[in-house]
Amino acid sequence: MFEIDLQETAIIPLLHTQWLGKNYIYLPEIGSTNEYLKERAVQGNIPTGTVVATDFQTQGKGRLQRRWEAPPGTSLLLSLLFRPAWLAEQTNWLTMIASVAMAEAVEGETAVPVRLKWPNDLVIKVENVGHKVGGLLLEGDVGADGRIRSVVLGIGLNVNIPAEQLPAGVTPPTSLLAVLGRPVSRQALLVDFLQRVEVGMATAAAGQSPQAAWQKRLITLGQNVQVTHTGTKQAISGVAEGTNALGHLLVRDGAGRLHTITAGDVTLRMKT
Ligand code: BT5
Repeated sequence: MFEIDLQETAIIPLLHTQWLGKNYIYLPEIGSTNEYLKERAVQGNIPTGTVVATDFQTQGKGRLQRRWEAPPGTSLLLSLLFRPAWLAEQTNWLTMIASVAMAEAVEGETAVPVRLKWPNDLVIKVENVGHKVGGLLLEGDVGADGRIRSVVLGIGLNVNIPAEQLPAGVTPPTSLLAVLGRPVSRQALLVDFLQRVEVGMATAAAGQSPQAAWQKRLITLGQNVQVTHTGTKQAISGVAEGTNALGHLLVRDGAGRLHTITAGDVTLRMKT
């Protein structure tokens, strides 16, 4: 049995946004909210700011054909549609804005500090090790002119997954329930998150990068890391020194060369 907390009637009256989530769609079950929204966006008859939420995904996706697993009724599983007048490389800002918004929403509801692991993980530190509590998946439709036609931002947050039902993951997973020992309202988190994303989008629309607020939360910085580039599969080891305004990671290798990593997976290495 699903709770009614994510249904339209439970969310819409609480949502004090101007445009984000004004078209809010709840589906009890779907393959993937990202796939659903991408299809609808290509058909073109759906407004920017549309939000899709579900209680269960049969084909939940991570990046690179990976899976996102969550037992029914336990998580936030959302996709948001944007059509920003930005260049393609700026779409990272959406991930940055949404990561910070969800971190702030969780902290507002639970007081559990949420950190970020580059590029797209929400983590909670347990005994100084980052445990993955959520992940983001950005999928864009870019025109030949390099401008964005539409972008779907997916986010999964482990809210009330019991510790024994957490899926296996490379980064150890956790949930708010596992950390706090009590369930947390998905409804409150969702509403707070959407309101914060809308504020973040307004700042970004004025041309200001979300880098500062986002970078502050990164557990990756100052660490010895190994980064595997998504496209080339090339691995670079070095110290993660910082980020740039587009959210790329700056890694200095042993020979002193600085690499700008646009997309990849990071493994934190123990300091020697
Ligand atoms: C991500 O990918 O972290 C992006 C996840 C995005 C999920 C949302 S849910 C709503 C929307 N619709 C979708 O279909 N997807 C989005 P990545 O960095 O590639 O991490 C995937 C890896 O995380 C998997 O290979 C597992 O190791 C691990 N994993 C899977 N489910 C997890 C969970 N619930 N909690 C923690 N880790 C998990």
